[in-house]
Amino acid sequence: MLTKHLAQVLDTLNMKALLIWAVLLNFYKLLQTSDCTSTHDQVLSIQVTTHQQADIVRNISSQYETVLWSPASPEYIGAHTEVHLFVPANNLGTVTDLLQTHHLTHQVLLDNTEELIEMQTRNESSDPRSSASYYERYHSLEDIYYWINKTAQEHPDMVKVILIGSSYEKRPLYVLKLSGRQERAEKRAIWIDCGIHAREWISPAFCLWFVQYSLNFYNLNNDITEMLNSMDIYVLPVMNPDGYKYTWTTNRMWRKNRSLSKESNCVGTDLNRNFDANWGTKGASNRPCDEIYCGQFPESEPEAEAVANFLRSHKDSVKLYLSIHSYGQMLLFPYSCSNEEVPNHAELFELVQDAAMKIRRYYRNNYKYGASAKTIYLAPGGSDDWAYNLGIHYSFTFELEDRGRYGFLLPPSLISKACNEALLALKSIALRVIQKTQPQP
Ligand code: 9B3
Ligand code: ZN
Ligand code: ZN
Repeated sequence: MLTKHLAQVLDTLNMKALLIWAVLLNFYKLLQTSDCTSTHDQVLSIQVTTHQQADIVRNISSQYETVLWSPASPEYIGAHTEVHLFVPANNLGTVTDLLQTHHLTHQVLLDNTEELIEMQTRNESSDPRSSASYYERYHSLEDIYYWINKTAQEHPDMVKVILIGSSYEKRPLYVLKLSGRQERAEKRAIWIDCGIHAREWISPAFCLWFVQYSLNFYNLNNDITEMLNSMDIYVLPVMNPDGYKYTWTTNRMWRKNRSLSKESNCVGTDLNRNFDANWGTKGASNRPCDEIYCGQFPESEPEAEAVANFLRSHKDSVKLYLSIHSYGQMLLFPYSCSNEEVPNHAELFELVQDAAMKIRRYYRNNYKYGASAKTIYLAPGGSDDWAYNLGIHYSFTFELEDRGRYGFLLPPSLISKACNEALLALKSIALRVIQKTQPQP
């Protein structure tokens, strides 16, 4: 009896201690999340409304150790731009003070980037409680090479691996060629590349997703069956393996490839500025330290050259070109390198409009769509514009999710949503292109 009473007293004491502890913990968290005292790296969303403010934000992003998430380069910041800026903890005070001084409104978009990065890189395959499939996680470069090999071995009737070249650091560039089991003479083809930009992790994840979907649902889903019976599909899961590797080991925010420049200590060329489409004009940079550095000359980078060579030698069969990026939720088509409209602008517009409508209807998500130069920004040297000029007149760039919150740090749990909606858009466009490019008997 006495011992029972004692236990009760002890229990309430424990509860009190726990309560006090919880209050203290919350107070500490509150301190951490107010901008100036945060001990975390943050991503700020900054509302620019005037040209003067645009100048200030451009200066901040270039003078302080920060990483511009959106837009990709300071020169794209104009009046009326929402800027997403990654700011390391040690610079937060200075940066937010500057923003306040110049009456720039900002919100903290992310205060837990370390945590999100940890979530993205955690290997859950060993965790039996996790129900997430291989395709609902992000994978290291080594994992992806292993997966390419295994996928080809498990589906010898439908998959061939083609080595199209190697990266600056001599990593192989493998393309998976997917084919239906119906042999047809003069087969048309689709090209899909992922991972041009290293930090856009949802992009390689989409390529993997698409390949497994194609293999699992061939002869089960009508759309994918028709696609694979009429077209071969070339999939390049990681166009920028050196950069991708670097985002896993060293710097999660890296965008370019990893080539060394002769004239500077800065590393990397933007592969999506290195193609021969108004190369080096406004919207690209000739300074090696910039995020949108266009390289020494068109196709100076082995990754871009390999893709261009492959497409040149398959240009008669490839009818549809598709490049996967993130983030921003957009379905884009040429030109990006000029404000001019392409000859089949209306046709391409209808295709992306239709695809965006389907995403809205089935996934309640809004994708923007249109010609790149007018929808995102004027930028030369992109792969889609180059492919268009080569004669592939159905050429698109998809910018996949986030839905406005996570940017490049999209949690693994949101991979399936992002991929399914992009898959819907891809199927919608591909099926229409198959009809439009029917060989004449
Ligand atoms: C840029 C260009 Cl140059 C293009 N031709 N198509 C799309 C884009 C947008 C991507 C980029 O490279 O900046 C978005 Se990450
Ligand atoms: Zn990109
Ligand atoms: Zn992007």
